[in-house]
Amino acid sequence: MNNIKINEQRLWDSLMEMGEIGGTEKGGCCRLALTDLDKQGRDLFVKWCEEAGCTVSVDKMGNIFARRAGTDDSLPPVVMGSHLDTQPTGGKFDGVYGVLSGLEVIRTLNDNNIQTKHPIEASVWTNEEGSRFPPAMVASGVFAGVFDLEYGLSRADLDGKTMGEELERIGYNGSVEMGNREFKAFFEAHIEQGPILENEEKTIGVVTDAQGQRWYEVKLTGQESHAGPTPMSSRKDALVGAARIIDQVNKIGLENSPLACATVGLMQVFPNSRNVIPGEVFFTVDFRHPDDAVLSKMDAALREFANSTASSLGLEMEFEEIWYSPPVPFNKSCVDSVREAAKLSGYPHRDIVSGAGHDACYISRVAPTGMVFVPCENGISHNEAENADPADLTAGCDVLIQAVLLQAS
Ligand code: HGY
Ligand code: MN
Ligand code: MN
Repeated sequence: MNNIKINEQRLWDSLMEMGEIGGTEKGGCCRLALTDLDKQGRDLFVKWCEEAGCTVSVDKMGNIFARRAGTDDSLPPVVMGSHLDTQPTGGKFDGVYGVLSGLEVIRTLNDNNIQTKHPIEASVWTNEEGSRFPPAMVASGVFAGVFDLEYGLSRADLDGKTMGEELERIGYNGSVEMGNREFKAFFEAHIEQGPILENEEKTIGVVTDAQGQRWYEVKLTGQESHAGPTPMSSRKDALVGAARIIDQVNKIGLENSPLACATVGLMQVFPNSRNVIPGEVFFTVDFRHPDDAVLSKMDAALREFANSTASSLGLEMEFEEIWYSPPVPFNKSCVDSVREAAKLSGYPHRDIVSGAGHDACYISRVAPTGMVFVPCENGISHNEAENADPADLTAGCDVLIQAVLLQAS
C-alpha cells in the first residue's frame, strides 16, 4: 500500500469552481440535468480531464468517460464517478464530489507518475437525480440494461421536453453505444447525506448496501366548482383526497420506522385558485426501505388506502408506480477494498447502508461496485446548506485512490 496522498486544496478548489456553475444566493447549487448550466459543468469537467491527459468519450445517454491509459490497455478499466446534475435547491457536493474525486485520483496518479496495469476512468452519469426527468439514475440504468435506450431518451420534464432533445441541444448526445463494455470495478465516492458518520465521528463509511425505492405518480380528478355556493356534502374535492392520502403516506413511513422513508415532494393543484374547489391534483410518492418485503408491504398499504379514499370521495384516480429499484448489496471484493483502504489510511470507519440511491446501484448489476461515504454537516443534503469538511473530503478521496489501486494494479 503506497502512501500517496491526494491534493486537498486542488480537490476543494475544483469543487468550489464547479459549484459556481448554478451557484445560488444561499450558497447552494441549482444545475438541473441537461440545462445550459449542466452543459457548462460538463464542459468544465471535460476540459479538466483533457488537461490531465485523458481521452474523453460520451455515450448515447450523455454519460461521460475520461480514460487514463493503463500499461495493458486491453484490460477492463477501473472506473470512478457519480453525477453533476443537482436538485433545484441542491448543494455543491452531492454527486459532484464523486465526479471530482475521480478526477483528483487521476491528477494525483499523474503527479506521482504512477502507472496502473488496468486503465482508469473518471465518469459522469446523466440525470442521476431524476428531479427534472424522472426516474432517478436513468442513464446508469440504461448503461446497465435496466431500461432500453428509447425509454431513457424519451423521459420528459414537466414542460414535455425529452432527455433526447435536451442531450442534442447541449451537444452531449454521444455516439458510444450504451453499456456492453466490461469494468474491472466501479467506485463512487459520495457524501453520506445523513447524520450517522458525523454523529459517530467516523470519517469513512464503507457502504455495504443501498436501500430499495419505489416511486409513484398519483392524479386525482374531482370537480371544480365555486367555493361559495357549493354545499360541502356535494363536493368532489381532489385536494381533500390528496391531503388524506399524503397523510397516510407519512403514517405508512412511521408504521415501518425506523428504517422506512416515505415522502411526497411534488404536488400540483388545478386550477390552484383560492375560491375554486380543486378539480385535479397531481402528486408523487417516494417510498424507501432496505428490506424488499417491507417495501412491498408499504406498497400494498398505499394502494389500498388510495383506492378506498378516492372512491369514498367520488374522485377518479390514476395511480402509477413509475419506478422500482430493489435494495442493492455491493460487491464484497470492492467493499473489502474500501474497508482495507480506510484501515491502512488510518481513518475511523464503519459499515453503512446508503439511504440515498446512486448510479453505483445500477452499475453494481454489471460490474463489481463499491462506495465510499464521507460525513456532511448535520447530515443535511438536497438543501442549499449542504456542506462538508475539506479534511473529510480529502480522506474519502485518499481511500478512493487506494481502493482503486488495489483493483487496478
Ligand atoms: O433520490 C435519491 O436517492 C438520489 O438523490 N437520486
Ligand atoms: Mn447523489
Ligand atoms: Mn441527490
